[in-house]
Amino acid sequence: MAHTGPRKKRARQMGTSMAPTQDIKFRDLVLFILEKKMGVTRRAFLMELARRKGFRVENELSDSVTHIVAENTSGSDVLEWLQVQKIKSSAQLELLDVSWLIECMGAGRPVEMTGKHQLVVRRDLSSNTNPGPQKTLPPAVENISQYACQRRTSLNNCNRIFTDAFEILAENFEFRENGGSCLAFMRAASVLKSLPSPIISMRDTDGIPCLDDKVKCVIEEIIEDGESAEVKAVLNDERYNSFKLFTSVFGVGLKTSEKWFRMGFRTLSKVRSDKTLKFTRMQKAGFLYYEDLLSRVTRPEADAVSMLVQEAVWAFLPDAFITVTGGFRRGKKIGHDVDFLITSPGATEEEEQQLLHQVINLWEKKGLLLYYDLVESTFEELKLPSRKVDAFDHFQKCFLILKLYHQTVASGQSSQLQEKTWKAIRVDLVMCPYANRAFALLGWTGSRQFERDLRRYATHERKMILDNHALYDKTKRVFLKADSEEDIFEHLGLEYIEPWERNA
Ligand code: DCT
Ligand code: MG
Repeated sequence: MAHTGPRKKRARQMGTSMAPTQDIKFRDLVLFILEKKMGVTRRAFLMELARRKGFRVENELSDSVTHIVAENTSGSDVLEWLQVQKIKSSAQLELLDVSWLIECMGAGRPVEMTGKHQLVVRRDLSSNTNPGPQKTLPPAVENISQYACQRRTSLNNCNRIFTDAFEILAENFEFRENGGSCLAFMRAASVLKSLPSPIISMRDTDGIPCLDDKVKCVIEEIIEDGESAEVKAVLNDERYNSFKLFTSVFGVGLKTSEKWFRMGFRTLSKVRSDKTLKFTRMQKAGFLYYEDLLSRVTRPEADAVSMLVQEAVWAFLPDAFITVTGGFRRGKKIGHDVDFLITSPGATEEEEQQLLHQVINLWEKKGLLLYYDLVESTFEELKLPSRKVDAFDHFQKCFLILKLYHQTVASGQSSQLQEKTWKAIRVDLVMCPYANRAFALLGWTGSRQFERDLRRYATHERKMILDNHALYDKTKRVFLKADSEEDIFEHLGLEYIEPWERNA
């Protein structure tokens, strides 16, 4: 792109996307940091850091940019990307590795750009025609996407030693309401779960996205010492352990845990026996069936619950489709609950709305209902999908605790000797209109990280909005129909990922 005037002047016309001018110390440089391969979190972190050090960093790519900084990306990839953005690579545009920016941050000023920083030598850049792939640069070792929906993640996690550590750290950040760090460690855990082989040395982490410096420090520690001091500290932390304990009760979330912790509670027995505390109906059930719910649901138990659900649902809507979703659909052998999606091609709106009520009444009569909370649908057909990555859906649903008699479970443990002949099981039932079934199935199959990245991918890469109800194309301004999960992947331009490969 030919530069017709002084950069500074044109840059000011750019307006909104630049940092406040009074903070800019180095006015000859206009940086843009590429998100590709680097990830949102690390990019945001580096942008903020660079701005604090007096660099001008643009949020969006524009002609005023003089330096593009990329991570784990080859020069040819950046050039290709620039072409898609319709920005021609000019001779004045520097394509640099993130190591240059990091050195600048250390020095507190722009450092000299040498060959090791430059992704492309100028000779190649100065031609205005398609420069073609950079043969001189080594290709990226691996091509792992930053989006979980472009990775296949089975249950064979060969990096558990790292992912367990990350999940503990992520949970601790969640308890401390540090969303950014929580997400960074969850994304890191997710990406390592997709690797076909274990990480043995730091070299193995080259080219893997979503691993920021903090994450890499933990990996390095575990490689060198077999454990992470930070994780050890968290496991001994009073707040972490109290929150872990309190949130293990059905119906207790972060808010309640915070309250109990501040009141000085550290054990469940103290909480339970306190006369001043008021518990919700959900929490009362949570305490009543605590041990059963904590022991989690096995696959034979999930199968036995499936039989109960089928029997009850088909008594009222014989044409209904009933699908086990959640972790069990992804092949997990154990889960905290059993999730079901129910839909009927022939039911009227009224029959559809009535079904869960009928099922509840039936179970109540049979004495199988230990707890339930039925939430009516707030679904509106023409409403745009939600932009929130973690939004709840609007389908009618019922959160239950069912009484499952041991004799109905196929594994047939000899329970005759035990006094209690049943186990309390958490069950979620979701009822969705037939037209939305593919979206509901995709959404309720999870994993949560997989879902988050599907939505993030739809938004950032396709200008579409996806949620549990629908897919909306913002460019064409239409809802895209789907009869199967495969259709949705196709609309998004993604390779199909099987449910058992979605354990991100
Ligand atoms: N989900 C959703 N909206 C909700 C709750 C869940 O879209 N309000 C999705 C995300 C994952 C899936 O439904 C199932 O949720 P969980 O049962 O919480 O997770 P899981 O993967 O089945 O794990 P677990 O084995 O612990 O039940
Ligand atoms: Mg589940």
